[in-house]
Amino acid sequence: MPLKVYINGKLYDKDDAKVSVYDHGLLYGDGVFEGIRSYGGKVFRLKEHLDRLWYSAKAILLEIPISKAEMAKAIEDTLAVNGITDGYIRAVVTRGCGTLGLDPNKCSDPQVIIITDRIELYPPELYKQGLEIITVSTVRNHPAALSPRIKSLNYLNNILAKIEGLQAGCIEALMLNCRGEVAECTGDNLFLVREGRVLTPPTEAGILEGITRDAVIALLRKQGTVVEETPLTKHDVYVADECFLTGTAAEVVPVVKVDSRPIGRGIPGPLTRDLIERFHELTRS
Ligand code: PXG
Repeated sequence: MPLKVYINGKLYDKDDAKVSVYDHGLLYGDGVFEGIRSYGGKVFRLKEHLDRLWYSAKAILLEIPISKAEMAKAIEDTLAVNGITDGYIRAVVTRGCGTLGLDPNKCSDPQVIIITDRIELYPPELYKQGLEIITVSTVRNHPAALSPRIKSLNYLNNILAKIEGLQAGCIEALMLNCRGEVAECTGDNLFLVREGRVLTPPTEAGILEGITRDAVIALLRKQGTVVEETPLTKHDVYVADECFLTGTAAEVVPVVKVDSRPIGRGIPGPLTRDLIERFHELTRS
């Protein structure tokens, strides 16, 4: 049975799930999205993902034509019809069909799309051995130009950074902001451990406020670990005891080398390893 994809209230076979070439989502990257996980039949942090989707839409003056409750039901129904309990959900809202000009007011029919599929995971060895990343020259979008807090369909900033990383043999890449501070990776937030305290760039560094990031901060604080949202430089990364990334797809992944420099002892550290376990318990319990 082919996978079914939800578009505006109807389910289509994957190969027939299409939007118009006049959709401004395609023509201009004008739209918003979310990447969400389902674990054991339960959608992880669904409310938070829907809230972020609605905020992203609000920030680009895009009115989502259904309610959050309707979207939540559509996500559950699409997972069910595809028999997916552990998988990945991509919710997309495009500006809809318009003219060939930029004017979003000429677009009348936002497309609400829900794709549910198996998830492409990082290889399991990575969680044991840790990841090597590099700092790339592509600067994270200036928040005053296009806020990284908006999860928009325009991901070229991150894609350019990803290409730089891949060309250097790294599957993730560290992006700095316009002030030269650490921002985040192309699809993951970054954390450091220094003398038992956990540090991560604040929202003002120009980052996406990751939902995994929030979940991890809450987990750490619950166990009494100090977490500081504070501006960080490359220097802070290089001298950290541990480094890890968080994201919906990656969950919590250790970083053991940055710009060819070993972080800490060059192996996943104890706090990171413990956190991976705790996050596993949180999502699989
Ligand atoms: N920063 C950026 C720029 C992201 O795109 C994160 C951080 C982590 O946020 P969450 O809420 O997921 O903890 C993201 C999310 C992919 C993919 O296929 C990546 C994301 C979303 C969807 C797909 O790599 N990244």
